[in-house]
Amino acid sequence: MTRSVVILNGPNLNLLGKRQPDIYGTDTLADVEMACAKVAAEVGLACRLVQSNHEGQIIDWIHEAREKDAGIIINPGAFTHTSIAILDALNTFEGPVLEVHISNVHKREAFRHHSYVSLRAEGVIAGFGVEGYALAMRRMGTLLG
Ligand code: CA2
Repeated sequence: MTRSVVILNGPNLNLLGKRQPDIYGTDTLADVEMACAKVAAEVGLACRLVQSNHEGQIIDWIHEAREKDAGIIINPGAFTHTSIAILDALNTFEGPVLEVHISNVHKREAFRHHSYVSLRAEGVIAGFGVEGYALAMRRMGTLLG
């Protein structure tokens, strides 16, 4: 059976492509899902993309991924900088975890420079716009190959 990767997105990312295009670009999450599905197919993986504004929902999806998915790509949004609970959930997942940020968080406010999720992630992509998701999927192909 084809192994799958879940692409988890945190708060406010449902507005992608609809607000603040100067920071986050004009592509929507539907565009991101299509770009990732294309790369996933090239490297022999399947994927699905989900988004929630609720920390508990993201944690539940990480628990689900323990049973269903070979890898996790996660843009936790602002929970990146605050959520020990998401870090704890990711620590229960056995496969690779890749962290994506659309903007270059290191070029922004100091509070965006620290990530709890980076303590778990095999790799981090920041500042490559939405292309970062497809790049992470390509890397998943290598890590799961
Ligand atoms: O750069 C990223 O991907 C972030 O994870 C985005 C978060 C921010 O809190 C992180 O520090 C960096 C914010 C997501 C907000 O998403 C929006 C997208 C479009 C329009 C408005 C908000």
